[in-house]
Amino acid sequence: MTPEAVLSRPARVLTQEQREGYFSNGYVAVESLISAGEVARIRAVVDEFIEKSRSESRSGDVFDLASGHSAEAPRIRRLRRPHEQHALFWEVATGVLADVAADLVGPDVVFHHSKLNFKWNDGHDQVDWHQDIQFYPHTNYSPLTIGLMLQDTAFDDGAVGFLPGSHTGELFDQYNDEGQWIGCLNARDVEKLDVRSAVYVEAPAGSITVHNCRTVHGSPPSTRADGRPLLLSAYASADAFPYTPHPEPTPQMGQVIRGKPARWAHHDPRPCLIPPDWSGGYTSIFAAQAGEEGSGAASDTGAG
Ligand SMILES: O=C(O)CCC(=O)C(=O)O
Repeated sequence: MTPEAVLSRPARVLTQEQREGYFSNGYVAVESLISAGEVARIRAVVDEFIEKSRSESRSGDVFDLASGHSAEAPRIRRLRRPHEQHALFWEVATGVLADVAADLVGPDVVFHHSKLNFKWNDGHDQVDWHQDIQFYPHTNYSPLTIGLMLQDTAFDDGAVGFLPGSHTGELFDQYNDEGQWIGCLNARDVEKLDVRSAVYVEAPAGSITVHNCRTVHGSPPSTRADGRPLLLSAYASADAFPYTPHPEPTPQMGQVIRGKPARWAHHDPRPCLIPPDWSGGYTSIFAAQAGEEGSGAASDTGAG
């Protein structure tokens, strides 16, 4: 659906101004969408996973661990596929957040993936400027990600920053000059952008940001050791079909969670960079940007 067609439909959650803001800036923030009680319920489950991680010493199928992780001081970078790990995360992904997605992609919404990112001030938790769609190309650019803040989040916690309007600009190459996947823009391309115009969304727990899959975004390192849990859930219009292997396949991927399945694919003519072939596995953006083994960083474009 075009933005005009989406905007002509009645909204479920967002104001018309918020929807228009999303289409012109490539992102929108909504303060305190989720109640304190609901955040506390989610935090209790998050805490259970942090406890579980104490018995893990290496990154695996559930936890992506930072280098300083130990039983005494758990340092999870990411809980992978939270919606698959606990029913509450699926409930969250398919609740009001799915209505927000419908306000921005149209009434027919499919689920793409979820992840729970942390920042512990371990010195490695910066997320470099990147665009998401090169990780999972689709036939159009409706995919979007909703970040739900599970604690009050300020710049010093590593709040995510967005470059307004960047979703209408260039899609950048996220391989380096050696053809290795780096999962972020290279320094030359970053120089072309006005990163000083980035808007870092600082907001209380329960607030959300929504960003389009083409929007350039990133986050600074945290200077506080309190974890900064950020639950990210990604959706697309049902008429957007992926054409490369999903980086984190789950039984719920592609599930229609609002409206109905599409009978016709919508194709956007703008080209998209193809990522490495994730069918052999994927770890996380943190691992890719750090060039860690198993992140796809060793793959070249030719091999896929
Ligand atoms: O966790 C963050 O600060 C941002 C994560 C992000 O942009 C991503 O995973 O695509």
